[in-house]
Amino acid sequence: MRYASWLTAGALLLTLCPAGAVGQGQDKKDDEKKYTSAPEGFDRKRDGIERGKMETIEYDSKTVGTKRKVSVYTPPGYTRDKKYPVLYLLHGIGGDENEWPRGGAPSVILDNLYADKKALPMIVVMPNGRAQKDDRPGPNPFATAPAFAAFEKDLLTDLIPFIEKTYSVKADRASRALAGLSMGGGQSLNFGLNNLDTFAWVGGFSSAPNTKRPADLIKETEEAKKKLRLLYVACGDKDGLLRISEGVHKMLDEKKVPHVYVVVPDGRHDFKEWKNDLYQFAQLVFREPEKEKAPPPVKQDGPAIKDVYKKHFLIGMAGDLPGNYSREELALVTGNFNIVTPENCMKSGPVHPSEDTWNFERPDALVKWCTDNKIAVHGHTLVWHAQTGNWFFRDGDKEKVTQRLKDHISTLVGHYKGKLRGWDVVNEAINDGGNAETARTENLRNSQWLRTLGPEFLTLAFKFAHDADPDARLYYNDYNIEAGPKHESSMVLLKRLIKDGAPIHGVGIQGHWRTGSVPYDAIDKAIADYKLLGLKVGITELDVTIRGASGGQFGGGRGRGNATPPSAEDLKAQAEAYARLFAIFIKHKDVAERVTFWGLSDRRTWRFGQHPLIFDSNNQRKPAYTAIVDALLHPNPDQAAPR
Ligand code: 9MR
Repeated sequence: MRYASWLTAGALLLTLCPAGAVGQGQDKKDDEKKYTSAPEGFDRKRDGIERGKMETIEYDSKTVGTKRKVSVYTPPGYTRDKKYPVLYLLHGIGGDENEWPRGGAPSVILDNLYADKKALPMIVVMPNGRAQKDDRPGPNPFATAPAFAAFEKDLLTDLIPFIEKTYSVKADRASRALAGLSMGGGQSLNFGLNNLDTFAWVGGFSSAPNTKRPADLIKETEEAKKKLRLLYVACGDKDGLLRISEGVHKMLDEKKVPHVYVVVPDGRHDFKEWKNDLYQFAQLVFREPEKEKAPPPVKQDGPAIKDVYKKHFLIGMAGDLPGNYSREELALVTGNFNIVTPENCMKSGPVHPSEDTWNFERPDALVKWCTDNKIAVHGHTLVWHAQTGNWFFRDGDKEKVTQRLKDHISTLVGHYKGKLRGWDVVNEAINDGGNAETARTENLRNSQWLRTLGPEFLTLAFKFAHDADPDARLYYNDYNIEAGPKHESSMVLLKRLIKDGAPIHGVGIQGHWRTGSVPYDAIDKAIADYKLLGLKVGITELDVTIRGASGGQFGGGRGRGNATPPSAEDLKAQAEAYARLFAIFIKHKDVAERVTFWGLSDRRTWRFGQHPLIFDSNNQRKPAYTAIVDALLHPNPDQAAPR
C-alpha cells in the first residue's frame, strides 16, 4: 500500500503536528510570489521530442549497511563529455524511490521543459529517504519517521559520493539542489539549510512537520544569505500543512533571508501540487548568478538644473575659471550653472598679497569669462582669518589696520563695481563647537581681525563694501551655523550687525555635509530663523561627501577619502541626501537666493576622493544630479522637507 500524502493519514498526522498545526489556508501575504500554474500539458508525454532516461540502480550505504535502490533520471543527450548538475528529489512519508517516478512524472516534466528550452540539463536523483535496513514504508509508514532523519548521513556520505563517481556530474555546491515533497520537503529544508557547503538550491514542497522548528532551521543567517542561491518554499492554500510553510516563510522574512514563497490557490497535499512545484523549481535551479545589476545609466541629456530651478534660486559652482579648465569642463559650467564663485582667486592672500601688490589678472579673467557667458559672479571673500597676508596687521594700530581693511575692500569691491552680484564680506568669524554658555554670545573666533579691531571689524567691513558698490548683495558666510550652539551664536551676531546698521543682505550656510549625517531639520529651521531676521539665505559651498569627514573648517578632512569609485549604493544614498536638501531649499524659495556647489566635479573639488559633487570625475551626471532635478519635477514624498 502506498501513502501518497499526509492527508490520507490524517489521524496520525495529528500525533506528529503540534496542537493546532493542521490549519486551513491563511490570509495571503503581500510578499507571496504571484502564482502562475504550469501550462496545460506540462506533465503529459509529448511526441516528437527527445527523452531522457529513467533507471533504478543500487549503491552501497555504509550508513544503513545495505545496498539501497535509487531512481535516476539523466537528461536527453546525456553524455560523459559534459558535466551535469544534480537535483536530489525526495519523496513523502508513504513513498520510496519510486514515488516520484510513478506519481510525479519527473521525466515527462523535464523532457518537456528541455524541449521548450526552459530548464538547464540536470540529473535528477530520487533516492529512498527512509534510511533503515527495511526501507519499505510497511503497514505504518509513520513509524518509520526516525529513518527519515537518519537519511541525512546516508545522503551526504554514501549517496552523493556514489552519484558523483557514477555519473558525469559537476561536484560543487552550486551544482547540487535538494528538494522534496511533504516529508521530503521537511528533509530538504532540514538537510539543505544545514549543509550549505553541499547545496546551494533548496526547495520544500508542502513540507511536513518533520521540518525543524523555524528558529532552528538556519544557524548562521549571514552565511545562509550569502550561500543560498535559491530557497523555494511552496504549499497549497487548501493543504492541512500550510502552517509549516508559513512558519518557515515568516522566519525567513524576519531574518531577511531571500526566498521564494508560493501559496498555490486551491492547492492540496497531492501530486497536482508537487508536479507543479517541480516544474517551477526545475526552471530556477543551476542558473548562473545574475550579474550585479548595474544601476541604469544616469541620463546625461535631461534638463539642466539651472533651468529647472530658474524660478526658484540661482544654481552656482565654485572654481577659478577659466584657468586650466578643459573645454568640456567649461561647457559643463555654462550648461548647468548661472552663477560662479571664484574659489580662491579673489581671496585677499592671492589677490592682495602685500600692501602695494594687486593680482587682478586671474579674477579679471574670471569675471570676463563669466560676463561673456552670461553667468553671474558672487565675490568670495573680503575678510577671513585664513589666506590673509600678515602685512595687514604689521606695525599697525587699530586705526592703521582699519585703514588697510578699508583700502582692501574699497579697491577690490570698487574694481568690480556693477559687475559682481554680491560678496561674501566676512567669512567664518564664529568659533567652532560651543556650548550652552557660548550659544548666548557671538563666540567670535580669536582672529587677528578680532584682536586688532574688536567685534566692530564685521560692521566696518560691511559698510566699506556697501560704500564701494551699493548694489552688491552682501553676505556673512560660515559653516556649521545651521545647528547647535554655533547656530545660536550666528543669530546673536547677525542681530547685532543688523542693529548696528551693517548693510547685510544675507547669510551663507556653506553646506559642507556628509551623506548619512546631514542635519536636515536644523537646516530647515536655520533658514526660517534667518528669514525672521529679514535676511536672505544662500547655500554657498554645497558638497555632500560619500565618505570621509565633512564640516567646513579650512584644511579639515582633506585627503580622507580615496579615489576608489563609489558603489551604486553610495551614489543612491548621496542622491537621496541631495534630494532631501533640495526639498528644503524649495520649501524656502522665498528666502533662498542661491545654491552653489563648492567645485565642479568629483575631480574639481577640495574633497577629492570623497566624491561630494553632482558630476563624477569624468564630468558625467551622477544619480545626485537626477535626484535634484526630480526633487522639483517629480518629488518623492519620502524625501519631503520637514513640515
Ligand atoms: O576650496 C578652497 C581650497 O581650494 C583652498 O585651498 C582653501 C584655502 O583657501 O579654501 C577652500 O575653500 C574654502 C572656502 O574659501 C571657505 N569655506 C571653506 C572652503 C573649504 O575649505
